[in-house]
Amino acid sequence: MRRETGLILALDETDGEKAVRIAESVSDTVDAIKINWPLVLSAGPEMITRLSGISDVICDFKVADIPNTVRLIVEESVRRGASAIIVHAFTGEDSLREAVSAAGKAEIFAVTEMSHPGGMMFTAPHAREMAELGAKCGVAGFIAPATRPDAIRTVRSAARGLKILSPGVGAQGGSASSAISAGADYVIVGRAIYGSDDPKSAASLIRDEIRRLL
Ligand code: BMP
Repeated sequence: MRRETGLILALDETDGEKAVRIAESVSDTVDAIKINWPLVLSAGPEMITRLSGISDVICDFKVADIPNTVRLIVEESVRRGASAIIVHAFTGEDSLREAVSAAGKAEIFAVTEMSHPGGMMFTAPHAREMAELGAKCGVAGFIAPATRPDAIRTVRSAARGLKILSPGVGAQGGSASSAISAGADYVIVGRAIYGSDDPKSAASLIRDEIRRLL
């Protein structure tokens, strides 16, 4: 995945044609497009392939399953054009290793701590352990919350060379600058871009905010 702007669009728009138009309009402003269940369930898994012709696609399926099921989901995502897949780290060593092996040249990103308030209950207390485990299992990086920059620092100190992708900017209250300053390599932004009347300008503003820090 390239790192030119440090910005990833979370394309949770459920109108497939609108999603493609937004993707085309921001493709030179973002490094990748992350898609999640809302778009895949509304517009079909063909969307992975279609969007992969516009940008690198990260399949945010937050895979949390036994190794065999993890393998099947990761392989199918890659076959359809995903450059990266997001999995939960709490599933443990065997599932994480299976994800990395099934991904081949694609990247696996593991969630260490979720950005919403509920993320404090079970994920936050184990974020460091999960980052250490993920590094041992060969993941490319982690998903850590922009809503809690200290949590990004924790992951950064546990897994120095790996990438950190940070959601929670804008609609959830986090800021791109504080996430990048805390050690994130990329910020993931959804509603503040795709929900805007002018997604291209909204993305450009965040890109400029990141650029001032890089
Ligand atoms: P938004 O900027 O609209 O809040 O979207 C954030 C995106 O990042 C959503 O797709 C969400 O599923 C994802 N995400 C998150 O918000 N917090 C996490 O801890 C992990 C995520 O993948």
